[in-house]
Amino acid sequence: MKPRDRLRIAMQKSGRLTEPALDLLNRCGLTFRQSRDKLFCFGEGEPVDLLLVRDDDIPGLIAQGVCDLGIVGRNVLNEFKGTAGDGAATLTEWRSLGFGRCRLSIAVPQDVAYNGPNDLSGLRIATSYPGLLGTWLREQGVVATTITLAGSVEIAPKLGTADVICDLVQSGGTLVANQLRETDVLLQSEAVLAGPDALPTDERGDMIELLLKRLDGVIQVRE
Ligand code: PRT
Ligand code: ZN
Repeated sequence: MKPRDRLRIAMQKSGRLTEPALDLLNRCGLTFRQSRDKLFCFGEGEPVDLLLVRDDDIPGLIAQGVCDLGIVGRNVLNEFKGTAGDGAATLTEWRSLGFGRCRLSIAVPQDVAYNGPNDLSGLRIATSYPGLLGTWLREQGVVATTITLAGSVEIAPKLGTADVICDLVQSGGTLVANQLRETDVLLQSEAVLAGPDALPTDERGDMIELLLKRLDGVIQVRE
């Protein structure tokens, strides 16, 4: 891949993290000219551009070196690290950003008794996070069947396609609406600034250090 002299940050194109991520970058003094197709945003002052993509693509874009940094949920980053093989292991959280907070939890039908992870043995668990769920089940010494779904995980028990679920929870409203109750938290998540373990040794590394300094200032003011 050709070396780049501008820093490239991947962030979610359209979703929960989009506005707060842009707001944070603006507070760090970065402004962008929106290109018409909205995939690529050219940075106006500093040599920093944005790539606007689906959140699930962000860790892969960093691992491949297409982007230098990304703003993504810890849930998505850790799922990628757990499932994507070699290059993924070198991705790291440079900062936690304090928005997009949620947790990845097991939830069971409200009318089912539950006394702990052992009760999941032999059950079918629907999730969009098979990697994180698999790791947790192994840690618990529980053998269960993982049903991987791209979305609408919360209705799987009602449809009879799974017994319990493992999904993101924020207010808990979705679980209640589907007669489910949260039992175990696998991961506390929030948006993070992700990047490779080792910073680039060229101007981009200097720019990342400057950005991290500004970020720390902005995050400190917020707290
Ligand atoms: O299109 P793209 O793939 O980019 O978007 P997406 O639909 O995959 O992601 P999006 O925008 O829904 O979420 C982006 C990130 O926001 C997630 O990866 C999390 O890191 C974070 N986040 C924070 C959440 C929630 N809160 C959240 N509540 N992501 C999803 N939810 C969903 C959850 O899946 C469940 O369906 O909201 C429901 C639960 O919410 P409560 O409040 O009812 O508990
Ligand atoms: Zn997504």
